[in-house]
Amino acid sequence: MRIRIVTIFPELFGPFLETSLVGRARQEGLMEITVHDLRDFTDDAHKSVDDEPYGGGGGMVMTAPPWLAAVRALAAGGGAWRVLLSPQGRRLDDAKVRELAARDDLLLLCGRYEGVDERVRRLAVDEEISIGDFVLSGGELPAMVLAEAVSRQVPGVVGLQDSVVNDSFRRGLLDYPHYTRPREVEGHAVPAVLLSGHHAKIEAWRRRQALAATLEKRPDLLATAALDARDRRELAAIAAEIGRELPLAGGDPSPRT
Ligand code: 4GX
Repeated sequence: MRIRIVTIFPELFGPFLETSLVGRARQEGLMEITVHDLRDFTDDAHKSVDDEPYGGGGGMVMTAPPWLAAVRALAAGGGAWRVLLSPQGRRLDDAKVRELAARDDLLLLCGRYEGVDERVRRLAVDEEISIGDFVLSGGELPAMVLAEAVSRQVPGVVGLQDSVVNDSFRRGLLDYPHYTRPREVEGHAVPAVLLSGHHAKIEAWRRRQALAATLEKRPDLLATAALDARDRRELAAIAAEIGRELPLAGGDPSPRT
């Protein structure tokens, strides 16, 4: 998997690329992630990348020529999928992350100011992606979010324990609560079942907690979560207990695989 990032602030990426999951993935040769300075693709002495908007209105707009030169140089050969991070984009979610990971060669374009000249989008961008409905100052943090999420989908990047338990088994539900030492914190004890050593009971408790958390905090996720008959019985019981309507009726009846 290769990810290239174009930005006017390459220094923002230093520790991100060196540290933790992404750093290890690069060191082990599982990922190739590089950062490229947009100003290297300017052709004036001032290395300028922005100008006033036609039509007025204030703010600055990133000019097209450096972007077109950068994308042409970096995506030559046509293999890379070119993504512009922007609040106008489609919202990033788990399905989109998996789809991008499967592309294998990504070019992430990080805009600043009011955005980029519309002709960049038209001529040099395959897809616009947003990480959420809020406004940031640039596409750099969204690019890191996307790069980290995509890296986790590359085989070998995330350790076995994490991938197997986290992704396949509970896919589509919120997480269950986690506890570690000490056994008591300010009068709050660890649930006894977790100390019982009874693995089947622990699994059942965790599944129930995940179902309850999802019903309470993100009932919308239940429509697409992979639920078996036992999950549905549990959910009905939890819903009755907390006096809540089950949002399953009308949802997609086929659990995702
Ligand atoms: N999810 N921003 C990008 C400048 C910009 C605007 C339009 C290209 C086109 C954001 C987000 C986000 C702020 C990054 C505006 N560049 N990006 N920037 N939320 O808010 O992705």
